[in-house]
Amino acid sequence: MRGAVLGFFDEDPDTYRSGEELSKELGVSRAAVWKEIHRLELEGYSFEAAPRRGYRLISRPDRLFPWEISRRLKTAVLGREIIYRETVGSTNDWAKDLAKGGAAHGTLVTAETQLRGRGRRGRSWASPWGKGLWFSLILRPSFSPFEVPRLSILAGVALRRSLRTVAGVDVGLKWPNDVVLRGRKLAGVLTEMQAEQDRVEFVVVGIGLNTNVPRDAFPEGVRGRATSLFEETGKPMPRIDLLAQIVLDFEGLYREFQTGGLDWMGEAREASVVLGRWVKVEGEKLSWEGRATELGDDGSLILETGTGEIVRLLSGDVSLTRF
Ligand code: BTX
Repeated sequence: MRGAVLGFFDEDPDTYRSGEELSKELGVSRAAVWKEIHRLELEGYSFEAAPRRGYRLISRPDRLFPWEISRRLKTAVLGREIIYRETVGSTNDWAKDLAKGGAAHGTLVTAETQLRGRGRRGRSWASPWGKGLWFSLILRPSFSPFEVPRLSILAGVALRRSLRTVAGVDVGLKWPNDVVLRGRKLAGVLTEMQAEQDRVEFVVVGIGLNTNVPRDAFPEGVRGRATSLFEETGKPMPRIDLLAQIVLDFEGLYREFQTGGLDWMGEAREASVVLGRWVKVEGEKLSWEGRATELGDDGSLILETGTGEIVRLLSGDVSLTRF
């Protein structure tokens, strides 16, 4: 009903719709129409009501309501199912639970805020209410578990394309999962999977993107290294337009990847802020220093150390050291 009422106002935003017209078209009573309009108002929509003319939709709230995302999504598969709550612990945790319960490939899980948003290795991800995109995609790929780490890089490329299209900014990719703008972290990707030896049951690709976060809303320890589109451009970012574009770009790249296409790896290399630089990479237990010489097609970073040793790394935390 909500979608149907809003759909009506979409057709021609400047036209008033009378209660009678709406009730006839939707096949419900005028009281039911009025109730629905009232409910939408409580959700943040605003209508202008004019005597004898009816209602006109004036503005929509800046909320990630599934019906709002759906009307902007142009994908075939991803995001066809959308699960939304205002507040969650972590969209990745929730998506994993949903996937265990059988959620379909392509399900999009999103929220206005996360109370326990996660980064890698037990780190936390700040997710101020309504100020960013915090979402996860459930995927059920047919490829092997070894291919999964590349999805973080693929997500980075999708973010780069979408950010250029919608926000007009050129971001860099910091292997393996950061999106940076003028040296600060704008977005992060957390890819997790459940797999048996050679079969992936599901993958959850979690993306956190700071759209409208004001600098002082970042936790103190993060503030100096993080940024948002709003901070960089001075303009508030329409979150849903950006989300719809990211999911669309991700879908296109994912389709390419599934059929063996890896051209987008070239884009990841081009946008890399790590390649050619002297870096320190910290793993769970060990760390390495060297020049980052290559991004392998398997998603690995190849380092040439000071002693000429070649090291291939599949994950780790990179810091850029010498300039
Ligand atoms: P990461 O481990 O590379 O980054 C985490 C680190 O980034 C933190 O330790 C902190 O220093 C910094 N940080 C925390 N919050 C922010 C922020 N909002 N912006 C910039 N820097 C920050 C990166 O992990 C992967 C993050 C994925 C987040 C998404 S959100 C949706 C999904 N659900 C979930 O719980 N995680 C993912």
